[in-house]
Amino acid sequence: MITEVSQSMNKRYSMLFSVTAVAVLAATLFGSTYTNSQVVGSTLAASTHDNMSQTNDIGGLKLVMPQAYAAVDCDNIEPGRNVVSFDLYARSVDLPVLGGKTYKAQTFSGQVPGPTLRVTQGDVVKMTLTVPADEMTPHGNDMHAAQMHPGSGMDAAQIGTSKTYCYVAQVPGTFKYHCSGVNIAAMDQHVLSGMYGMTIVDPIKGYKPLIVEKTKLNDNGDVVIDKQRYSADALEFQLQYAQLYLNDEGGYDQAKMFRHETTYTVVNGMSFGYVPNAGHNKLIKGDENKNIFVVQPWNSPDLKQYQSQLLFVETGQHVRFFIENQANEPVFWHVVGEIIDRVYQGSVLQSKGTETYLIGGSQGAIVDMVFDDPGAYAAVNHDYAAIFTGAATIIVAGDPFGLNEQLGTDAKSYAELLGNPSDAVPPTGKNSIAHPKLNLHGLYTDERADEIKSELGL
Ligand SMILES: [Cu+2]
Repeated sequence: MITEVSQSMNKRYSMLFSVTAVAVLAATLFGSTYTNSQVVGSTLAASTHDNMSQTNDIGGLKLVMPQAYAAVDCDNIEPGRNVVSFDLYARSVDLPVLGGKTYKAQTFSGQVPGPTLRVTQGDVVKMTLTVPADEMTPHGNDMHAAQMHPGSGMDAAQIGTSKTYCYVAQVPGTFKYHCSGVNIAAMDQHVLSGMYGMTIVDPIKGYKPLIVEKTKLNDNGDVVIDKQRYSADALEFQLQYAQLYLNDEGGYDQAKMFRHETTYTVVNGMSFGYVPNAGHNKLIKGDENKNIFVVQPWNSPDLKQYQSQLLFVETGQHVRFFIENQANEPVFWHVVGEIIDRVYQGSVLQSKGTETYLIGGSQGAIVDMVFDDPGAYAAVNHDYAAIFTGAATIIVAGDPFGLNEQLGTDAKSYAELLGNPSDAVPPTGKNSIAHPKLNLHGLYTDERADEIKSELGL
């Protein structure tokens, strides 16, 4: 069946696709173990790939998955459960990449990443994916927060149809959702072209206060531990990491993916998305052409929603980053000039006082930090290839450029004046501090940008 789908898809859409890729993905992403009795039915066909030959010799793999405990019947939801509807549509469209070109993006709802879903642990998510009649290919949605049976969730919605499924968000944390291709076929292409997003499942009891241990001198002049306690309420951002593997025409290049040859690294869909723009140059240097950062690829106001923005926080403020590695390369998450105060996954503490936190493919983390001193800090994937292809995000804490004195103001951060990017702000949760002001920035189609603008009243 998969082979048939792939053939019809090749006719519809000149994409690179190989049965090998399906087999590799099926075997690795789903981590299936197999027994003789499970090796039946729809094989994943012959492959020339050496590491697949043994599997093919025994007839290929069939996925045999258990009934997922979190799946629920949409028509029989327990009364008392809060139900959150999450409506997405598929849209293939050309979107900008670094250097003024475009690439052949595949998106959820005309944006990369897709809309962020935020729910509380125990909520029911009712997900509907619509594939409009003018789409080139079917699409699916595998929500990692769901623990779904493929038959109940991930079968593709065909062109011109919708598909709905329901599940209880049982486990707190950040979770990827992603297109599952055409019943797994071409999943790599769809995801790596932009069909991914994040679900944030807030713990039912909320987040924990942040304790940071510093030192001070006591009355006797001895150096002692100084415990600083910050409320659980935090200013929040989301950062989603992915790669683009592109050919010269801006299409997906699967051969490059296999070789891990990244064309661009993207943070929330854009290489170097959160770096200064011409407006910041003008404000800080008095000249829009005087760069305050080494690369300023998205700095012109003509770029509308693609114009770069910065992330603004106060000094001494509890800041929470929801991070998800959406693609193929590890993320060595690091902030130049700071130490990560705490890392959670779900409601489980993973690390404290660490310089870098490793986030593997399809893995998330909730990072808590306090920026003690005014300054411009760079959050990077501390892999040089990733930094140089786009994994740099500038966070400006407090008033490092002395603008308050210049302007005769008393702002705690530039967020009060310039706002924070709307796509970096998840819907408000139980422990969210509201951003003082929002601006528009992201890899949106024009129509999606207009929608978001009107939702935000911008
Ligand atoms: Cu898709």
